[in-house]
Amino acid sequence: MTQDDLKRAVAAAALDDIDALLTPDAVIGVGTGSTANHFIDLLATRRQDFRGAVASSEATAERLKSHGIDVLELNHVGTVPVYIDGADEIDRQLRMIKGGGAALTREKIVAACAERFICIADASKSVETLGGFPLPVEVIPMARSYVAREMVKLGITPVYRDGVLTDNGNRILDGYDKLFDDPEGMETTLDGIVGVVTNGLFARRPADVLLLGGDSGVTRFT
Ligand code: ABF
Repeated sequence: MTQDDLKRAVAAAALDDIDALLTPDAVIGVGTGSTANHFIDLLATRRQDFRGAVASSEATAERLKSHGIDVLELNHVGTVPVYIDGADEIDRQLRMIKGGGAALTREKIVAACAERFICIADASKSVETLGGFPLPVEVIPMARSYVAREMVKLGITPVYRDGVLTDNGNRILDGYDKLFDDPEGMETTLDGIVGVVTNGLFARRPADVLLLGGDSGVTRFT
């Protein structure tokens, strides 16, 4: 199986997993990225069975709409019963690094409003310790250099993601060279730096379920 086959397989497993939640009033939280895109395409086959979706990025909103799925504003919805999204890395405690696609802020907001977070990922995303994948940090543009200097003090090497503007009009610094033994602590520390909008550690609110695709099929972790 190719990596893309695995992504499609976990997306299909997620659709099975949320079957009971697809009711006429239900609004589903939908993530961003190639794995989430497979999920959107499959969710479209059930679009008559639920009310609509909340999107974690403009790209996801466009894809949902292209399938005829209503996209609602989170402020009008409140909580969502479930949020389905991919990850760049996930550990055994279902803590993640996210934001490789620069959508981390809206992803973290939708995740915060979700009763259940289902992470869908191929086996390459599963790690012992987070930090092999560079940690995305979304920053207010004028704070970019300041935040970069503060990251260096934390032992993280920041690299400016040149040419990328987030959906919120901000910039991304990618943090290299640091493994996170205490992801919750580092998530809190980074959030405390003035000018940081969001960091890509999803540790304080980890996933509730991981559907991990490997050569022997999809395994469900909780
Ligand atoms: C989103 O998509 C992100 O938080 C993460 O960066 C990325 C995973 O990408 P893919 O599904 O394309 O591997 O979930």
